[in-house]
Amino acid sequence: MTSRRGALIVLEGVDKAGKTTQCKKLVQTLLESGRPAEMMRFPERSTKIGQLISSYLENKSNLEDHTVHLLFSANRWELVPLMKEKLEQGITLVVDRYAFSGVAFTSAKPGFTLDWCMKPDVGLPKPDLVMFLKVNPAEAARRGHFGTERYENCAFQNIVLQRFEELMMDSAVNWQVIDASRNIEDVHEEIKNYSQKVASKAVTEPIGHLWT
Ligand code: DGP
Repeated sequence: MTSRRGALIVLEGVDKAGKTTQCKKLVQTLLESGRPAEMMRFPERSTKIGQLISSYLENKSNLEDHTVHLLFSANRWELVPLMKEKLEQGITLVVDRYAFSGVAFTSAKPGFTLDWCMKPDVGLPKPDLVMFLKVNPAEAARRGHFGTERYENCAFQNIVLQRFEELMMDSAVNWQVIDASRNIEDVHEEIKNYSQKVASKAVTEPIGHLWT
């Protein structure tokens, strides 16, 4: 007999799109409906690799662009055993950013192709659902704390948005675009509906592999 694994649900978007708020609310709602659920986030800044990334994002250190790209990817890979363990235990994972941010942010830098950026993340656990919280970067910039970390500038975020749009053309990934310019509750309602559908589908299939 195959036991039901948890679903792998990812929220993506430009900076300040509301991903963290929505991830927390979604975990809460899933738990209230009796479904084991936990939040994860990338970058996960608590590991040794995560600390290098965090210091880079806070502009406390500089790293070469290819190097930092590989560190972000390594940070996802180092959490894969834990992700698989939790999914196999039937826990639904709600993940704040994933490989799509990895590709969108690095490929927004000059000289990086989407293809090169995708390579290190090929084979990661494939999300059952990726919700893209769409908001105009100029509007996101008006939300709290924007501008404190590397990458938090409007011109760069506009290119990031274009890169996400290119990634969303891949029909092998289950993308759903959410209008995140609405109020928190309306956005949550839509996210909840998509997530509950995915989570209650008999998730008896083994987890897939990204971009293979
Ligand atoms: P936060 O989600 O607030 O912890 O911010 C993380 C920042 O790092 C944000 O500006 C997006 C960016 N980012 C996230 N993942 C990656 C990645 O894999 N590669 C690159 N280059 N940037 C990333």
